[in-house]
Amino acid sequence: MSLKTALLAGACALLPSLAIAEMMVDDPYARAAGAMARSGAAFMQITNTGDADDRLVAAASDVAERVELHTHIMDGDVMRMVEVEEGFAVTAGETIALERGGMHVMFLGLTRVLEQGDEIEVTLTFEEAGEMTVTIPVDNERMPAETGHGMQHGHGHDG
Ligand SMILES: [Cu+2]
Repeated sequence: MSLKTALLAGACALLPSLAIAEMMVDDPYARAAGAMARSGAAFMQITNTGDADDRLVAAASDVAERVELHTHIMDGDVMRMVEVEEGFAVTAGETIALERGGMHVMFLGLTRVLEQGDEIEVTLTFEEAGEMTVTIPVDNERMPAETGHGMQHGHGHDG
C-alpha cells in the first residue's frame, strides 16, 4: 500500500500500466435546512473510472467544524443516520450515489450560512486515488429523488 501510494503520488503518469483508481464526481449539491441550521450535507454521484477498487475514506471543508461520512440505517421503524468510519467503497467501474436518505457527506457545526446559489469546496480523500477537491453548488430547494433509483425501489447501498 505504501509503495503503491508513493507510485501514485509520484509517477503514475509514467506508469500507465499500473492499476489506478480515478474518480469522477457528477451532479454534486449541498444543502442546509434553513439559515439557522447547524448542520448540512452534500450529495453527488461518484464514479470510479479506473481499474482499481477504491474507497472514499474522508471529506473535509471549511464550511463546517467537522465533516463526516454518513449513511442512514433502519433502527426498528426509525431511520437514523450514522457515521461510516470505514467510508464508502467505490469498486472499479462502479458509480455510487450519495443521496437523500442514503449515504452523504455530513457537515457538522456550519461555520457559515449555506445560501442558495453559493459554491462550497469539499475535499474528498480516496484510499487509492488520493485527494480531490470538488466545487459544490448549494441547492436548498432541490427535492429528494423519489422515483427511479430512489430508496423505495433501490438496490440498497453497498457502502
Ligand atoms: Cu448525516
